[in-house]
Amino acid sequence: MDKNNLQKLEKLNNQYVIEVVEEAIKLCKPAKVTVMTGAKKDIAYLRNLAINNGEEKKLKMKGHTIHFDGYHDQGRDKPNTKYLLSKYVDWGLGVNYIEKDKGFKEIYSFLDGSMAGKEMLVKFFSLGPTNSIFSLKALQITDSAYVAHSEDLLYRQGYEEFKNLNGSPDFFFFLHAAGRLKNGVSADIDERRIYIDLEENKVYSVNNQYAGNSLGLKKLAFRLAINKAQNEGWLAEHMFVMGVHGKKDRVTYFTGAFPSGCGKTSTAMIPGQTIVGDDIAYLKKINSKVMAVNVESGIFGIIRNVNSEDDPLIYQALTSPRELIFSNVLINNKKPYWLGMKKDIPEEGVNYSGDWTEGKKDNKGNEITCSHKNARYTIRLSALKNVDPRADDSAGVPIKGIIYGGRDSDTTVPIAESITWEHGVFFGAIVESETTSATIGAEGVRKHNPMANLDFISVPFMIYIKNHFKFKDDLKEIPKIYAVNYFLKDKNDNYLTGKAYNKLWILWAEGRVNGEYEAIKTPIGLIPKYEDLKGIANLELEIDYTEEEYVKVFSIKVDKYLEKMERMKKIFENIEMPEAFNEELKAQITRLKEVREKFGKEIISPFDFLGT
Ligand code: SPV
Ligand code: MN
Repeated sequence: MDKNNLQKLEKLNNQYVIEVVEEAIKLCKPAKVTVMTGAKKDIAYLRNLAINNGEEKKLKMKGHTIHFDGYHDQGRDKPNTKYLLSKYVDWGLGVNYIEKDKGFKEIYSFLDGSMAGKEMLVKFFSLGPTNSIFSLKALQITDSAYVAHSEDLLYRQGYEEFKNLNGSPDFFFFLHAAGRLKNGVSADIDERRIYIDLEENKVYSVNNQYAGNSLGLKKLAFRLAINKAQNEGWLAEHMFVMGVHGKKDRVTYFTGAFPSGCGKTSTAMIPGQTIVGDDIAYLKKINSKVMAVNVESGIFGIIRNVNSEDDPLIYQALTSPRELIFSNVLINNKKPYWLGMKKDIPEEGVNYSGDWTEGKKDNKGNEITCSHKNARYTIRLSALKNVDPRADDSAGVPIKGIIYGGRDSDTTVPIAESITWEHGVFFGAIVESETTSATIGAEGVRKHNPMANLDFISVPFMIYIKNHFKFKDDLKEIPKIYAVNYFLKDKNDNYLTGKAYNKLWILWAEGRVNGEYEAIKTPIGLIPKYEDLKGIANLELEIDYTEEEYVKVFSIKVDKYLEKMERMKKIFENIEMPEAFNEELKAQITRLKEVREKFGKEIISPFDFLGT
């Protein structure tokens, strides 16, 4: 490290920062080290570096670039993402871990000399808005200009924040090396490793580029934050944050967790509402109220099916000049194309598999689509017209409602409010999503994904759930919790509620948390009254919502719900859970059995519950 760069580190007055950077240099042996303060010229330098070293290529439109990840590096590598543990812990949920000494030996051997001949980039970020009690500090070291450039789009700069640490080691540390590159992509995929040291708040990632594996600040920092949150009594969640615009000029903030493919981004982007964030939120109790911030300041979004009709605002952002990165889409004549963009796709071009022509097959004989199903775009949130004015508020936004979504074709109603906070935590803990034709393997298989967080929970599940139960303590205003499901189908496999209806459910919830509508008490929670939905639909959707439609989706399918509870019983039999959770499960089953008995039928109309 030359004097100029060392000085930038010294200005932070933090010996731990210097120590970790020097250790990384000793290990990775870069040809050059560049320390970034996040100044405009640093950001421009990185963008150019990514282009000059071939990790990104310029496209026709100003500011647009394309980055390809390796053919086998198109998603999060679950098997090779492991916790480094010094002693075995029973996590409840299955997690990957490796004994610490063994894990270090392995990953150090891959990192040793990994940056020979390359430039090491040292960057400082803030997870959450700057100057905020929510925010955590993150130090990223990487040899990938694409990774650093992506983080500049997705996170807030934090060099000044590190000065406020006053010499404390309370920051997250990420060391990433893309490894040997071939045609600009990580070549040694067999040696891809992502190892997480929860005790030291450090993560090591090597031989990969896909953002979910390489960007320390995304899902790697999220795992560290979940662990930290349990110790400090707040929540780090896989949640969007959005402003829902109710009657008059009322804006009510909600957070929501959905497994991927269950409507998370589309909920955050419901027309007429405003977005604070689409992926990760920190929730804290401030003055006995729940406040939340978006950890990020950009979107790393799935591009598939983004088109001018279904996602006009995202489409507009992706088709106008601005700084953005496309990844793993098809490029033809310096223009991007992707699945579901509702435009003619050229028959040839370059994609993540190299030169591509329509009909190209992989070595198993499966067709390679023009863009990868997980192809993405990376933009700043400010690129969207519907960004909420309080998206960067260092105090966070007040949260009145929390939503858990799933994908369920035959059981759960479109929206239900929990009876109590504890029942709402139960909603989160029993989230399931059905596999679709878009995922490999059989269709319609239900996967349990508690709080849409299964991949990231970094503490024993018992502790995670206990922390959720306890979170309501001392609150003056307890947020209401909702379970939503956009995917009910009829016997002919047709969806019963279209995308436009998502707005109906959330506006009802917005009214509820503001004391507007009465609800019908059913064994599975509180559901909307027909006339309230009809009123909202009339006014806001300009549709005539019929009683028939309502009864079809809001009837309680008692036997189906009981089947779901049997699945949960089986899952939770093998996991040590807090007593409060076991009681919720038991009480849920009892309530369902009682109405089964009382009404003597397996499907009960919402009208039957009126006046009970
Ligand atoms: C997700 O899979 O939940 C994502 C993308 O948000 S990744 O960065 O891969 O985690
Ligand atoms: Mn996510």
